[in-house]
Amino acid sequence: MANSSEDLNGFMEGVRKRSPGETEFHQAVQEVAATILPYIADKPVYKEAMILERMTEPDRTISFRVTWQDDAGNVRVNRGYRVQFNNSIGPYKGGIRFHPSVTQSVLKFLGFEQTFKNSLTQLPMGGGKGGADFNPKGKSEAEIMRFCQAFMTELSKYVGPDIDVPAGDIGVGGREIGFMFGQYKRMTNRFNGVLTGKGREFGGSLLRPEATGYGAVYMLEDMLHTKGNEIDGKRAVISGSGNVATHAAEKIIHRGGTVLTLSDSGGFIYDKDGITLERLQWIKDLKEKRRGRIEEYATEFGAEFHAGTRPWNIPCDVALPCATQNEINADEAAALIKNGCMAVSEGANMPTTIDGINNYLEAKILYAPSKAANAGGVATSGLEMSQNAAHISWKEEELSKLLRDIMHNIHAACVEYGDQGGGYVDYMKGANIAGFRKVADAMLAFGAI
Ligand code: NDP
Ligand code: 2IT
Repeated sequence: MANSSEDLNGFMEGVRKRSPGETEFHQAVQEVAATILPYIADKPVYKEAMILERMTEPDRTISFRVTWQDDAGNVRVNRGYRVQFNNSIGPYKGGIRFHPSVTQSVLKFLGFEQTFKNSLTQLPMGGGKGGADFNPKGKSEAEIMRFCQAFMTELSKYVGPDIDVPAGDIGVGGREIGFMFGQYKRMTNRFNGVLTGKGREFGGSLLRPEATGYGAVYMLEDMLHTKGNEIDGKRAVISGSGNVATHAAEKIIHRGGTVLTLSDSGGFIYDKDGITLERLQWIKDLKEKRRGRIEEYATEFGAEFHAGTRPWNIPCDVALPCATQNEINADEAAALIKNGCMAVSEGANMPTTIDGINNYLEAKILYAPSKAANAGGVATSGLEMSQNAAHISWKEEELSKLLRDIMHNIHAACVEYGDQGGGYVDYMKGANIAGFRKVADAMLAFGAI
């Protein structure tokens, strides 16, 4: 039998041939295949059914033109997508991203990861992802509304509470979900759980906005506990300043940690005394209401601003990348380790490059990959779907306990399949295998489809 690196090369060659040029998608598949191929090497049932080959091909990729009009009356054109990756364990579920960097490759990587992540939550959700190469920066509220309505006009043909349930992601928050839900309702005359992350007044779940960031900190906390450590007193370096980053920062502060940095695409702010809850609220207002730049924090509070760079060279105990993919390269991962960082919990999707991950694994630091660390968001979306289906709303206490339990369970699943002995857990291996098993077994049950 070929050795596992030959297996991996052969497998990846097939993936590249089928999807040429889709580098982000290749990266996400390679990271998973590197642990799943050795895992299934002695499990012929998966190999004979070509499960991994089937799992790395989306069920379908839909792309469509989005035509809208800007405030000056100009007709504008963008490309929208929905990648329905795998619905073996439930309706397609995953966010919508509006960002100029959106391509089919980016959405395929996100949909692929989502399939494993949703499986890890133990809730009945398949994997999907959508979005558009639309840049929300500098657009008026009316332009955002028209774009969302035009996007949903096309997307509405492919989604539904038992079919595919989108939510937010980069550039899509409560405001955009509101516009899209309104358009869906207007077009279909249906009020249902077609989207999650909705406003509280129209079926949104309590704790959904907080869930991804809080969940990433819960995962960090569970990892630290395995070493007899706590978040209390730890210095955290965080990137991003959107939904995930600000709520991760909030939970770190609740737990007695110090948040030194936050960032956006312009650079990062470094507040040596630690960002307080009051200052964090200022940042949330800056981003959600005034749509401003993080640089303004430095002027407002006398902190440092480092333009055009990322925060990974600032010495810290724990790091939470919460902005975007490939925001920590091999050198930055090495810098974190050299400066004493003991744990990385990924709030963003695939924020570390493969070489960067290899540095974490070699140094044996605590490393929670995104599909485990940021699953609290989609898990709470799953809870929103349950509430919508039953026409009820649960109290914050109940939801908070459910989220905490789900993150404990994901941590435990990573330990179960990733324990390497000698007190070291490879959480990436654990997350990949635990996520794979449920989807793979469902696919086996369906036969060759
Ligand atoms: P937001 O749009 O709320 O915030 C995104 C933040 O990341 C902003 O600060 C943005 O800066 C920064 N950012 C985005 N793209 C880039 C880039 N190319 N380079 C540098 N900075 C960038 O998005 P979210 O907080 O929702 O998402 C952040 C990450 O978390 C993404 O990877 C997303 O997929 C992931 N995620 C989100 C979940 C959710 O529930 N929202 C759930 C699970 C994962 P700027 O404003 O300057 O662009
Ligand atoms: O990457 C993700 O998990 C999300 N953007 C959230 C998806 C969801 O359906 O809540």
